[in-house]
Amino acid sequence: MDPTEPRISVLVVDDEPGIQRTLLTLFEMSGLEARAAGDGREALGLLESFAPDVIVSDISMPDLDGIRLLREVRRRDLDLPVVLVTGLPSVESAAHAVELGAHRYITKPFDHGELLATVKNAASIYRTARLQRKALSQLGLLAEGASDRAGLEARFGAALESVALYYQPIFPSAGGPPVGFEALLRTRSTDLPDVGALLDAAHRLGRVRDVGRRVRKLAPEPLLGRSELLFLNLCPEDLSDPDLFDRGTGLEGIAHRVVLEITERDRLEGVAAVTRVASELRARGYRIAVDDLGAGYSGLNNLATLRPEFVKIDMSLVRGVDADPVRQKLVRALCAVSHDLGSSVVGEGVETVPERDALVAMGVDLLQGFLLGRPEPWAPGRPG
Ligand code: G
Ligand code: MN
Repeated sequence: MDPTEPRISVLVVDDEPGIQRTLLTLFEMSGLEARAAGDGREALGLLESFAPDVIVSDISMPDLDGIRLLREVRRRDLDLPVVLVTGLPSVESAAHAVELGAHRYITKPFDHGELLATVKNAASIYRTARLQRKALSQLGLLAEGASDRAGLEARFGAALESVALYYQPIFPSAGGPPVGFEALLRTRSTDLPDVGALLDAAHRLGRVRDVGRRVRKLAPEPLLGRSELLFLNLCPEDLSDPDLFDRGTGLEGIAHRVVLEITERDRLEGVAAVTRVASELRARGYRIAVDDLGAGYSGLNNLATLRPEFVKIDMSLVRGVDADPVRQKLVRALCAVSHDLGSSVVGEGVETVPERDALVAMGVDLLQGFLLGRPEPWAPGRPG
């Protein structure tokens, strides 16, 4: 690195004193400025007065772990590189790391040279991004004081205003008109062109609840005065939103026809809290579905803790089920358990006639998928 440039500074976050010391020594011996914190909360405190170029953090720590630290950092700075180091890699933590824009995800034991190179590279990318922004604002191409965060806020706000809901019908296995519709979010904004980009921005800005609120406001409208069920997807953030219980909303008015779908995709934080929210929702007339059962992240324990009225079998189990004895065994077993617990089973993502016939033969109660009906904007002539 150019000797005229300021030293690279690193914040090391690890609850193991041995690893903390190893990392501090590694960075200091290489001419970097390094500070350490014992967990995420201490790190956030340090960040009030110390502005590092890179954060190197452990994932599993007491109090505030590396993923939550990353989430908090993203609220303050969209670019600050965070390198996550873990001794217990999991698909779940890797997925969170990607979703929140971690710079890299490294497993222990790590190679010292590789970690050092990663940190130097991250610091130089970060500095370039900051210089670029400074140059743009000096050229008047970026509004005074505007940061990427402000830009993202603006794009997110516009995209949230322009969201549309599509409705996909859910049919009884025995045939006949749909018993309900799942409302699915779509964006029409070119800035954040798909739901993934919208939710990613929402996470970075700490505004996931705003997405849920918008959906709950828009979704019931076409179903008012009708008789079908409305299936709505909830994020874990929605479950802790006091606004979820707001009285007098369109949703509350048709609560007895609303099925709230809960998935573990974003990790259910605090099972006890989820169970409490579920029983409060039931007291208000809502029903609960466990979504995406059989997908990597949605576990059987949800059946036990939530006792859902509906179980939605993930499309990864439905795909090709007619030709796959293992999938057939799994679907049959899930149907048996669900029925035993008093839940109705929905087969999701049905695309072919043989898949449909196999699911019906195995005891699935309801069917959803492109074969039967695609998600579409609500049209007045909708079946039902
Ligand atoms: O996670 P959840 O089950 O809520 O996701 C529903 C998603 O699945 C929607 O985005 C919807 O468009 C999509 N979907 C619905 N039916 C089908 C299908 O038959 N095939 C595929 N590939 N996707 C589907
Ligand atoms: Mn769903």
